Amino acid sequence: MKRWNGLWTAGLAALGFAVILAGFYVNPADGRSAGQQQEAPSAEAGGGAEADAKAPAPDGTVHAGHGGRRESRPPVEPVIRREGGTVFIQMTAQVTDVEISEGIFYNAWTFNGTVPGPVIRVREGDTLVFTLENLDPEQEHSMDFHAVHAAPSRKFVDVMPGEERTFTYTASSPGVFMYHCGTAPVLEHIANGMYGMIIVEPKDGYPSDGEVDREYVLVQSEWYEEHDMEAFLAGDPAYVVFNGNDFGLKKEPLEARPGETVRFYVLNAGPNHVSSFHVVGTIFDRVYVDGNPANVLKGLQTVLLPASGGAVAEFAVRETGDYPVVTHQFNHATIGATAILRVTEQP
Ligand SMILES: [Cu+2]
Repeated sequence: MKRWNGLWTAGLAALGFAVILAGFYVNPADGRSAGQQQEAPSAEAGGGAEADAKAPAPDGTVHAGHGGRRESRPPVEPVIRREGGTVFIQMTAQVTDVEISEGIFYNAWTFNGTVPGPVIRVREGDTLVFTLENLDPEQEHSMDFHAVHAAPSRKFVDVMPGEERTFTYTASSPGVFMYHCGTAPVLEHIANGMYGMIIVEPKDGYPSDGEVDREYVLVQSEWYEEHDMEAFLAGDPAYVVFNGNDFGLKKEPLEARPGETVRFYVLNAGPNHVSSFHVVGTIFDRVYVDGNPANVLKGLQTVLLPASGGAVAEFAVRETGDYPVVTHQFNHATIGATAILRVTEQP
């Protein structure tokens, strides 16, 4: 039995996965937003922001200055289609308000209108024909798949507002990878929400596939003051979250039954901090570092995930009860990065 939590999962019918809309998926149709709860910018403030925005960015480029709030677009479902060993993936770059804490909305730069973006699941050796449609009216965006070998200057290039471009590459290495917008300054695009997970399933699967009863996806990331490049640089997050917000996986815990083996596909999107991934009350039976079956570690208490690091982490639960899932960096767990795994007998 396979279950996916809290994330819009774009899988492939050929592999037995369907697109799933789960509890985490929020359509902020009521229009509330953190920015709207903040002081309304005056015309003078706008001028100042413009001036600030043209200061050189840390990477040496001149920041074009698109830091203002923009109209929120409803999420767009990604289109994934397989033809033999070729997978056609269509995604959008777009601005969408997302709920990061209860009642707090962030005017996010996103892939497809969610943060994290859709989970993409393909198989080792697949050719990916990827199209990015940029629905952001003001800002160029791009896609950097960590799952491929490609020349960034040719394959991870910017897509201008209102345009779309198609890129082709091969997913030749199995693993749990980050994808993100690679447009400069990259920090700004990731901190504003442009990241997600792509799983490249090993050609022969994982050796432990037969033991796994449930699968979940967790993406850790940081939220800072909205659109505030100085806050992004300072690296003191307002929230550190799993799957985009600080409440969803506490209000609706992940589930398991006693005796089951649970697999987490876990990714730390950062952008600035590492994660010390830990499930209270268990020891990981196996961890495949970066999701590569060759990188197996046994008996781990905590998995260190660098910024952009991933893993497949598996463990058996023995007793009923609530198991907190955390980053063991408790200053971050305290400001959001905690989920609950609830182990119960049949409901
Ligand atoms: Cu971007």
